[in-house]
Amino acid sequence: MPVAISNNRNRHIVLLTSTFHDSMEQDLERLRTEATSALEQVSDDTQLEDFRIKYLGRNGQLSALMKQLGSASKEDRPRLGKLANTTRGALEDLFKGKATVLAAHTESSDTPDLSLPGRRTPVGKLHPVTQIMEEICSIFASMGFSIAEGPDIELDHYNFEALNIPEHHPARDMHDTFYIGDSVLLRTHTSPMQARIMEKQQPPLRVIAPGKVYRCDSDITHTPMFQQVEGFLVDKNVSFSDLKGVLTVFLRKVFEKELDLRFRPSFFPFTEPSAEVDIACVICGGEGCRVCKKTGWIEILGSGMIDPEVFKMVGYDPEIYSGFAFGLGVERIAMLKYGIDDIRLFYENDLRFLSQF
Ligand code: 2NM
Repeated sequence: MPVAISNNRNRHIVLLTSTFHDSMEQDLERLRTEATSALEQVSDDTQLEDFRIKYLGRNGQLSALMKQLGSASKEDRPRLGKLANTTRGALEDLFKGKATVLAAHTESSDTPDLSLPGRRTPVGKLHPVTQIMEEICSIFASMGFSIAEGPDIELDHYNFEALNIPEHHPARDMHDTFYIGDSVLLRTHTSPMQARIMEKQQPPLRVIAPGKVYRCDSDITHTPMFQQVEGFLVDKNVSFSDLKGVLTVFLRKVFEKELDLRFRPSFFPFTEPSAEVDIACVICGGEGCRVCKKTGWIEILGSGMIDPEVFKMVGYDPEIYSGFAFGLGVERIAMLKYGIDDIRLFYENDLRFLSQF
């Protein structure tokens, strides 16, 4: 009894042989078997929808078979109708079951996979200049210096006047000052803090003043803001050899090397005598290179014995007290320690640069 129903481009060709109800029963049975195994192959929503259209849709295979019910005999029709309905019911149940399975599968891909490695949270670091700043402060702290921070916005009086730099003094030109008002400015060095301390406290004193300072200047060795540590020590019988001792210990610690030092006579309005301190070049070890301009020496800080005029201005008796002071640029030390040749790199905020430290 060869009976074939094929859904060929939605035209349903029915080959009829034998009795009608015989073939319809078999066709329903075959459809059920075929659809059941077709559903097993379905693995996503698109395939499921194709399945629904092909078997359960308005123009699908089951509907095509049901349309033939009209041609069945009166006696066969109720039974065949019932059979067609159970077949539809069974296929719809299977379809819904598959839909549920697929939905559960999609949901499970939304829930976290606990076996996956975690996402890393980028960890911040201290800025290289801050790292060196902290190192410098802790070295001086280990030598008994206390740390004092003052305002970035200063009075002309503390930035210049109290440090023996009166109005019209040529040294004012060197400072490239940013003025905010007539007597208010961005400090050009951190020593105003030391003038403030000496005004209020009596010797003996050992203090460093770390912080940001501002000068209207910009090139590969200057930025309009840079960081300084200035320090001073005042007591009875302080001599230049104390200055040499403290600076030697400090520089050897910060560069982690038994460096040679060279003191060159210099001038600062607030110290007399004054000296610029050089270290044997940390790049070439004194052989001569581009960094030390073939001299074997690198200028690293300024220093001197505090000028009696400064003591008089803060009310100390220069006959009783003496002291030394020094000032250094933190970026300069960081550049030499890390071999960086352009100070502007520190303030461009390029993480490829900053994350190396
Ligand atoms: C320098 C060089 C020499 C200095 C002087 C003082 C103060 F306030 F005590 F007089 N503080 N810092 C000083 C001395 C700073 O920087 C290159």
